[in-house]
Amino acid sequence: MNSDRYNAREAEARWQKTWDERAIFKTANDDPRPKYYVLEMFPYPSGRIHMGHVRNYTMGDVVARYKRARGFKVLHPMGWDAFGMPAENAAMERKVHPKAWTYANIASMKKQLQSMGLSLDWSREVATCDPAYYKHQQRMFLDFLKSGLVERKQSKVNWDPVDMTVLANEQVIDGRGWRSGALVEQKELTQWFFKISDYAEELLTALDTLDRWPEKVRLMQKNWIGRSEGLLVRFALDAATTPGGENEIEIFTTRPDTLFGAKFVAIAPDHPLARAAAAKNQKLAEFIEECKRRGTAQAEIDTAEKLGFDTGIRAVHPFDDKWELPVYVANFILMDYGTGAIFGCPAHDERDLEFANKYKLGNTPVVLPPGQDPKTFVITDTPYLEDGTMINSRFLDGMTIAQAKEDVAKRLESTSRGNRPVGQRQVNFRLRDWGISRQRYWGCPIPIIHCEACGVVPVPVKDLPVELPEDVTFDRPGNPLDRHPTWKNVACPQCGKPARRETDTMDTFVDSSWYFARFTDPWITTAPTDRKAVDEWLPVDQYIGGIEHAILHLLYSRFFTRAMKKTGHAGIDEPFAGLFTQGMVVHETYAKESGEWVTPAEVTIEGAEGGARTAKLTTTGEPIKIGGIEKMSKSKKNTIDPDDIMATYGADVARWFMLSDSPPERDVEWTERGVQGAWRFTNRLWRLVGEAAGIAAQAPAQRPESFSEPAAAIRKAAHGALAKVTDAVEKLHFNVCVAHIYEFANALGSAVANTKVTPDFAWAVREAAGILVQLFHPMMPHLAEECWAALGHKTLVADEAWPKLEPELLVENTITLPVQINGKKRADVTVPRDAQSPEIEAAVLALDAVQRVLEGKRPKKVIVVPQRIVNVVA
Ligand code: ANZ
Ligand code: ZN
Repeated sequence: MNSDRYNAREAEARWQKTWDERAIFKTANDDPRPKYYVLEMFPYPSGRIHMGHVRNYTMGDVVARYKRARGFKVLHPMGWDAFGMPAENAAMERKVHPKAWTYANIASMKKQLQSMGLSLDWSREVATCDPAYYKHQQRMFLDFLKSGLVERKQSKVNWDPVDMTVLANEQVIDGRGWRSGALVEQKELTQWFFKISDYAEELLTALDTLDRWPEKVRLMQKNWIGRSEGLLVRFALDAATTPGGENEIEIFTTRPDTLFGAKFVAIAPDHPLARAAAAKNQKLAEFIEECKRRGTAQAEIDTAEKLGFDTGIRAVHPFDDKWELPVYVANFILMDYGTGAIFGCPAHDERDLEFANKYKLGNTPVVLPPGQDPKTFVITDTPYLEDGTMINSRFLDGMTIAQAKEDVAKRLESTSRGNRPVGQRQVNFRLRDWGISRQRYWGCPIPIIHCEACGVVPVPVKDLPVELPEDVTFDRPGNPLDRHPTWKNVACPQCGKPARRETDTMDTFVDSSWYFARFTDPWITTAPTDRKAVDEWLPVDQYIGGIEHAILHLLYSRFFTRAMKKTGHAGIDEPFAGLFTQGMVVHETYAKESGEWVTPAEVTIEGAEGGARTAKLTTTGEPIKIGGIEKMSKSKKNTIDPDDIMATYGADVARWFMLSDSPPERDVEWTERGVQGAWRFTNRLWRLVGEAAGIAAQAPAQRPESFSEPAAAIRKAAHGALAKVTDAVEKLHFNVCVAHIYEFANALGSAVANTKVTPDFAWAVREAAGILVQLFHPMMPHLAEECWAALGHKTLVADEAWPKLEPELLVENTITLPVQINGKKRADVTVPRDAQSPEIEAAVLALDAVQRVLEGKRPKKVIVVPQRIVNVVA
């Protein structure tokens, strides 16, 4: 018999040690079994794991343990996304070296992860800040450069004035730096870019092949890539009105159908024509300056008041020589999209209408909504954006938008001016090239040397890695590599003259764009990947992580994998065949009257869940306001420390609760009541298995020939649960698994308590208890090992094959047939599935409905169609 309480603390450490000693989670690349690669997004070593990690890694671990039991060789590695700003901030604030800070954090987080009992192959651990890792990244940078996938160009960049670094567009959120929260400015810098835009079309179309990705994520990527089909149109300019005799301007439009609704042309403040005009117009020059001052981030441009300046230049309508349009410089036109110039159709575009109303340019509707009268239809403050019929548009009148677009494109393509067509179809993408230069210390050095004579010179491969110098200071903001006295001064690899190292480091998103490939053979020193290993293991079969990485990380990784293919470092295009994005862990918030947040650990709650509840500060009794349920965050202090939970209840309880309460893609609310429920359940399982073990000890070695009613019922429940849990794990419906396990445990519990033990029953209990333990093993592996041992097994449950389903047990063993009397359905009869005709006939004649009709007489005939129907002729 098991003792009443399950001692999780003691048992968990003991089983972790056993797993470790027997190295059962180590994966050999040459194992001949079919492969399964499950990966959770690797953590940033911030110092401590949080509940989000617990949830994420538990899910991955369930999959890994389940797939292992199904006979796969499972790759389930872990590593550290170890470069980045927080290490430098710590260096500035606490005078600790970024490297020391990072490795100390890795050490403590690794311990925490190990205490969760995750079935990870730690022999493959990588840290992106390790020169043994980033050396290969530098190598790939050079290979990409050779293959034309890297470019150095002057560009306007998002500048974070607090972190003093460049940010990718994706890192600018609502006009602010994603990390610092500072308002982002625009700055011209020479930067290194990965040419992700070369793959825009492919990254878009290949989304259709990712059928095991959430639809939501595919849509987000699609919108981010932002493909639009449009037309480039060369508008003639009235040369008498242009500053230097310019005679045309090219615009980009996705709505050529609205050309007859045009009221103006607008160009970006930094458009060459705007600059030329400004050189001769002081007022315009001032306006452009003003735009630059205001218009920094994209988000601001979108929401800011539309401002324009009439340059006096006049453009000629492409379908009418006598129709002139004013050319404005406008703050909402971006230079780096399309051509930096547009024609405005106020009736059918929000921004154009706001602009036209402000500058009194009027509007002419050219698309008529269905059911409207063209004579009375007017636009005032709201543009019409939907489909309709063309009006006020000469030869386009009566067409649909699609027909009109096609007609305009055809006409302008076949009209030429100066030997070139006036119109040209063009596909545009919103996706920009990926700027990877960061003016930071704690990142992967870009392996480039700048020589006055030779220009940009790649570091020879034999000189890699370009290692970060360790003797740096953080007493000032900016990049310490820039002010390092010696590191940046080197001899040019080409001419030998004094030259200067590139001091920018790579965006940390580069580090995480290929770690999944490195895990397939992290030992190889001569190349980033071993081609055999990487091609065999990739794609990752199941990737699990947060929705916050739906765009950036996943898109970059998809690009990087293609770039690795192009440069011979991998053989596939798509890195992640299956993607799952888990929901967040949320918790109630608590605050003092003053508004100051307090942690759940500091408050005592009174009153029942669901009823009126009050809270007070445990130490002083001060009243506390119970606030909304929100994502656990340090700022709101509504966090629970996984270490506290594991110390109090054990890792299995934390894991179980994370999986139990809501579907994995939704948010889960962490509650004290929930954790205690999970804890009680572990103890119940422990006692139940103990009782079952006592009965199982009386079981015969041989499987009994037949099973009595209670034994058969238990077997049916066990195999039913096995079928349902298997199906649910396959679908990652972990909460459904949990529900079935509860149900099965209840059934087994009452059978064990209420049945007289016979040999066949004992045998069935032994089988059922074994299945139960194997079913909860992926979720609660330590308790499962303890229970497995209690059942008398000498093996590890983590090593066991998944139980074999006996599908016959799931087949309902009765069948219900309709009963007709003289051709009319009068009743149903339920008989054993294998019942023969005489048995069925007897059952039918015993039915009330049949006896009423027969009134004691014998039927003329009874026709039994086996498995189908019974006909009684009275
Ligand atoms: C005329 C027009 C009429 C437009 C109409 C829209 C509605 P997407 O779909 O994102 O590609 N545009 C083009 N280049 C621009 C730039 N550099 N800065 C700001 N706006 C620009 O958007 C394409 C549409 O955005 C284009 O179609 C153009 O306005 C505008 F009823 O042309 B449209
Ligand atoms: Zn040189």
